[in-house]
Amino acid sequence: MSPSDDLSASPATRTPEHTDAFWMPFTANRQFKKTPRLLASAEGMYYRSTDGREILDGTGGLWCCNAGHARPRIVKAIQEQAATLDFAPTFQMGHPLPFVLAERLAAIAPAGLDHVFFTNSGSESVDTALKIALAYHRARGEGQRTRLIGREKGYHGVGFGGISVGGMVNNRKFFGPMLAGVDHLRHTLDISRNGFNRGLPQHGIELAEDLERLVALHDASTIAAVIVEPISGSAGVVLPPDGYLRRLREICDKHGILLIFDEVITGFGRVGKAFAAQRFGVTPDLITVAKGLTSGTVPMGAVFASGKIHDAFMHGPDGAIELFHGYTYSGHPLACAAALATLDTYAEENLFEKAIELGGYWEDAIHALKGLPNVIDIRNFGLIGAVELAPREGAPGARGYDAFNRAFHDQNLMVRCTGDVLALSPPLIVQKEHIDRIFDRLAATIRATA
Ligand code: PXG
Repeated sequence: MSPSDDLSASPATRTPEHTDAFWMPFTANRQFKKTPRLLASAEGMYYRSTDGREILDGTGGLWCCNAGHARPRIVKAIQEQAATLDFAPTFQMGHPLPFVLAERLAAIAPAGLDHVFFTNSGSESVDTALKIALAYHRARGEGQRTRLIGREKGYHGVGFGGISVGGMVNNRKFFGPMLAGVDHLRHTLDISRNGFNRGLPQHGIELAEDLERLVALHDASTIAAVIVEPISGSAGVVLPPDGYLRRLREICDKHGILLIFDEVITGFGRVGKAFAAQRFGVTPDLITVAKGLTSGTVPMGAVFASGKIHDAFMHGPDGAIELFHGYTYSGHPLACAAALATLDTYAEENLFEKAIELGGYWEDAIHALKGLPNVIDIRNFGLIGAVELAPREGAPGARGYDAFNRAFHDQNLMVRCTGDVLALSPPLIVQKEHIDRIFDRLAATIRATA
């Protein structure tokens, strides 16, 4: 069915009579349920709301629908797969699709990251990568390397591993002591020096030396891995200073520490290459992905591992299970079919190149918002953007939420708000006219938000 068809036909297109039972994730439940924002269908660059409005998708759903919505090849692949093989175990059993998909993924990954472990989400990918890092050192006889290093303002999902290395205080403070033996690098957001900068910040490469500080404190022999997002999304788009990621790589190499890039947001074309690792020319040892892997259509995540890491496990008797880890749905047929069709769509339409092709236009368009009321910073890279608003006195986050809500109801525009930052990450099928529309609507929203 296309979004223009009769919307009353399916329960998915009607406002539910009862909203109490669904305990919504990362949502102000009571506030939401008073005036719900409900989406009924989607096609291309647009959602349609349950009240029949066409909403321009400025955020690729939740940073995930990189190929746009209801793409025919992907829809067909999922439908056909459901009818052919709905489920097959991948523990001591298998089916062809994850093997095929892993090959396809290894072919677009940075050189050397040629092994793929499947999960169902970004959170699971992160916990998987952290566990692989710990078990890798143990397999090599360095089992004392147990410390994990994350970064302030980092978001690595909501598993206990992810919140432990993560650096967003509200995601951590309610949940007890989390993993032991974790430390954090300082974050790289510095509006005073880099405010309204276009692209990568010019100041702050020295923040990578923070890793040397932690090595001096804990000793390298206790540190297993460092995990960072090449660009932090959830914390409000925090960019790496020019040269920062390369410096982290050098310090990790010097001390035998694994480097993990969490590319759940930056993967699959968001910054103009398949992975940010390629755009920045820095190759980590492990990469975590999800979201764009299936363009958000079926839950799926993955961890890319280097040959060095993978091969360290492939010892011992033939019958020994090398890694005691996995999920019932690792390599699920529907997810694999969706991912394969998504990769086909990305390739056919050259979507990984769009963020470079359109990056300059995007940059000019977002920076044209400078000077609007309460705008205190604008950040961009690839097809990612953020507009930071000044917090209201004594009510941090209120202005950002107000703008997000107005954008949806009054401007038919979907953006993401995190605190007082409005974040943008449109589907990669975005065209100049959509970019104009996104920023016209965002400008009107910001002007209307006192
Ligand atoms: N790592 C990163 C870098 C992420 O951005 C996850 C892990 C966890 O993925 P799952 O699939 O478990 O949610 C994410 C998720 C937002 C927002 O706009 C960002 C995410 C999820 C929801 C909202 O702030 N990123």
